[in-house]
Amino acid sequence: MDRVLLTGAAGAVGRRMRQELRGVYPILRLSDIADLDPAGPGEEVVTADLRDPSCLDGLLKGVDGLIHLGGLSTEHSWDEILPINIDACYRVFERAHAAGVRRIVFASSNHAIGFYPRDTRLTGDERPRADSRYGLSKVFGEALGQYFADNFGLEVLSIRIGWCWDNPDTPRALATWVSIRDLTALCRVGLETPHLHHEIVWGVSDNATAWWDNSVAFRLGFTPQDSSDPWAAAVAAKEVKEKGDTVHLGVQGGIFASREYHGDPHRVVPPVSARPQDRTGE
Ligand code: 15L
Repeated sequence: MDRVLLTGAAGAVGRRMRQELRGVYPILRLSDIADLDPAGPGEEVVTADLRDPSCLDGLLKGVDGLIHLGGLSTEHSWDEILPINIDACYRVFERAHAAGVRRIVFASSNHAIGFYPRDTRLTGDERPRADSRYGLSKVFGEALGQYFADNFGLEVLSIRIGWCWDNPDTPRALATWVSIRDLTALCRVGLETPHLHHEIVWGVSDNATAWWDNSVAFRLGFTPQDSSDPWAAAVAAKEVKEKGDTVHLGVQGGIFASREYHGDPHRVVPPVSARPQDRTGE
């Protein structure tokens, strides 16, 4: 990999990943619609609105590997999700293939499966259960990865990223936490592992309470270095409670599944335990 492109480089994950990737590849190209710090050694900085197809060929020229973080990273209206997380995402994959990009790491999210109950251990083979329009767009991105791998030979790793912030402070954050160091290492696995078609893996550190079986990532070469375990006692001692309603406290996506978060008064769903499809062991 001579030149790696990181889209969404001005975002909360992108800014920290930029630091982690400094000096790893000969050239790191960084793009965002928002302002970026000036290019340092080995960096190229490009301001780009991915919703504008005319910018894509220039952005992707000479790129060997792409880490695609660009797009909305939380719930929004469908009118906002559609142009960036769906349409632009397709065009980025399409133009990447045309530009000769070999590998794409797609930043998916746990919200692609956010409606699974918390007591269900997932491998990544289960059918998606999005908890939001945002989660639905991540299901689409994963399907794009499969489509471009099957039909065009692109090599793609979809990473369902968990909770990637500092200091996990709730039981859900403890279960789903991924350090920026581990997430970056997993992106590097996606770019560098010798054989890849399309795989879905979990962006999660080595947490004792993790909900996800990350065997596929381990097989590809991922070895997490960090764990949320050191925060567990503090979370238990403070009896930190997640805010929210009966639905979102029962499912993996947490607040993304809540009525308040959607801002939609018509979103009325029964508590998870009351729904036959959520009862396990039957
Ligand atoms: C995500 O996909 C979001 O991008 C991030 O802001 C977090 O909220 C995270 O999921 C989460 O699951 O908490």
